Amino acid sequence: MNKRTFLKSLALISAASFLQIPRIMGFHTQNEEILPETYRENDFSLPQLSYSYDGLEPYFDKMTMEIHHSKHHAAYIKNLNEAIKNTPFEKMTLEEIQAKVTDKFPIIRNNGGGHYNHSFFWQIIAPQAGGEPTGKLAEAIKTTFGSFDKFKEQFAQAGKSRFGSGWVWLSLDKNKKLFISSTPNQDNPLMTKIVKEKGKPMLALDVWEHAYYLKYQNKRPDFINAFWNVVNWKEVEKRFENG
Ligand code: MN3
Repeated sequence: MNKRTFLKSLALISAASFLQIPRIMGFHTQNEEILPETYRENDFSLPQLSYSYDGLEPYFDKMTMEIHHSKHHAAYIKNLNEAIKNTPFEKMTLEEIQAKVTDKFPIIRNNGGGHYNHSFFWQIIAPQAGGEPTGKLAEAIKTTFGSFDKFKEQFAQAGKSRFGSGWVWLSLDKNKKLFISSTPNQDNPLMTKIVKEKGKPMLALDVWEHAYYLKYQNKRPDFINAFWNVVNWKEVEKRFENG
């Protein structure tokens, strides 16, 4: 084998291991973005939290966190796995499902949204968090909303005025500009075929009653105030910097 064929076979081997071995072995998350089209083998499963159910006390109580994660979120996943069987959604990633779903698939819309939204939400909250964002995100919030306090007011207002169940979002639009929106039920800004205000979520708040009723009952504004104490701004900053 001369040097050229050697290099060529080396390139082929590395391409093969990059694309096929992870496929065979079933760990594909790292390479998901480079694989063409859709690619997912296993059913969706409940993501583990990186903190305990009582980790967000006293702001988010243990029982609410436990029921919210192990019952509500788990139910969305179970229903989603059942609903996508033998449909074009079956092999799609969770993000692709958001992008492709239409109002013709209400069960996938609701449960796919439910799985995406909750998986996202658990990551942008944390124990010993809160405070204020720093760096580029802090600057962007100031430029867009005037100040951090004005941003919080506008976000809280969107949460208070969402009638019934839904979510509040801080997202980046296609021009990389921050905006606040609210969606009904389990819709989210990634659902480009459903929502008007499309974007990439940076921060989210679940304002369904199941997210707060045990501790805050009818006082949704108190729950929204408590939320600021558990926002994981470091995680939001990371997402913002990745655009
Ligand atoms: Mn919820």
